[in-house]
Amino acid sequence: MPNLIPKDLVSLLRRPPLPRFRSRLHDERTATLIGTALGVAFATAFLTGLVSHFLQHPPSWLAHHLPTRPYWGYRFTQGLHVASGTAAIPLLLAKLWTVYPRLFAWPPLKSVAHALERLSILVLVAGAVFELVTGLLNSAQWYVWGNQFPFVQTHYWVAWITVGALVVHLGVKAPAIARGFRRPGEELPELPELPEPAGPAELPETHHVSRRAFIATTAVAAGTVTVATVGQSVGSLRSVSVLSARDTGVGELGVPVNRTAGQAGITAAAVTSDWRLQVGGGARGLSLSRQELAALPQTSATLPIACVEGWSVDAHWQGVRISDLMDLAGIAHDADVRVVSMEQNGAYAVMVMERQYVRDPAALLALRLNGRTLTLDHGYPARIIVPNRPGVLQTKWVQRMEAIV
Ligand SMILES: Nc1nc2c(c(=O)[nH]1)N[C@H]1C(S)=C(S)[C@@H](COP(=O)(O)O)O[C@H]1N2
Ligand SMILES: [Mo]
Repeated sequence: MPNLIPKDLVSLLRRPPLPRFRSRLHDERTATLIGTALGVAFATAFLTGLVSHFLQHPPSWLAHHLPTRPYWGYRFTQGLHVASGTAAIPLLLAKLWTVYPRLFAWPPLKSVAHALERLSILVLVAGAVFELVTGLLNSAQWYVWGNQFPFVQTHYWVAWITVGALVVHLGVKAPAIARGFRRPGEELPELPELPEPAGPAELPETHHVSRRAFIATTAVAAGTVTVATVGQSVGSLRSVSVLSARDTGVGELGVPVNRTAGQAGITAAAVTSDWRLQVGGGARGLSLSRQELAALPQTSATLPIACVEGWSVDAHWQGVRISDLMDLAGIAHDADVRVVSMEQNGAYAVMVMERQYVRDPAALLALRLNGRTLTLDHGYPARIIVPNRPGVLQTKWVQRMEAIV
């Protein structure tokens, strides 16, 4: 029977002259080992991200069950969140490089199931890159996206989408992962490969870099970027953390400032003149000058400012115990409290404290920081400091506190 299809077309349909990859650095075992490290980093970032999200935006069923202890809890989980996300960057690059030859697999799509699997990988890679890039930029306080999208909600929802795609990926790849984990000695005999015609795209086999060296290099890269940045939350590593976005040793009274009074539109004139703290919603309304607040019994606490952006630092605070203040105003013990800043329109101008935070003995309306009167940038005349809460909720320049009834 004569050949009805031109010979060139047949070979085209078979396989275009795509590059071939034979190196072990692209095999299932390498992909599995690097993928496992990446999976652990992603799972850690996802779980600690959920903690951060629920502490900042608690759903009503959870709001009253969030613990106020350990006081360093958020400092720990958010430090881990940023550290695991940072470590994931070189791991993701290594993983993508290990598996990129799959882009040249032929045929590109074999079945509907295969097409869906490829689609899930597209979602997974796009989501992972998005999360790591936006997370890194956020930790550097570099909001390049401006008002294009809200960082918090987008970072949160893309995390769910990415994790969904990851679960699909793990399910689909379970057999390959199981093969990848087998010790080299237990390897199944290789299937005989069909002879491939040598073409111009045939790459020479390179075995110059061993799998062990590749994995070790990846581990060193991940370890280096982590150690070089984690000092922003682990004080003892500050001196080696040459790449961290924050030098936590720099800042007025030994604590960095995220948003200055100037940026928040708070002027010295506005606070010195006739500032009084208003406390409402209880049996007695209070209106207290700073002098009157300072004359009330003072409480001290050592608590961290732990910013969502990944830096944190312990500080010594002094001021009025919020619980005492609420008692003075005749506010019920089970009341949540709204805190309103002098700041107008800022994202953190209004904050809600659930009753367990209000009544924690270490929760303060702070007047002093590290032995000195608060500076304007740190929230003078008075600011909130509460254990185990994200920095964004440690409201500065407090004007009013009111029971939510
Ligand atoms: N009113 C007000 N309070 C605020 C903020 C703000 O922008 N406005 N920033 C918050 C953030 S994001 C952090 S991390 C802490 C930082 O406190 P510090 O500037 O004293 O270090 O303040 C919080 N309190
Ligand atoms: Mo923050």
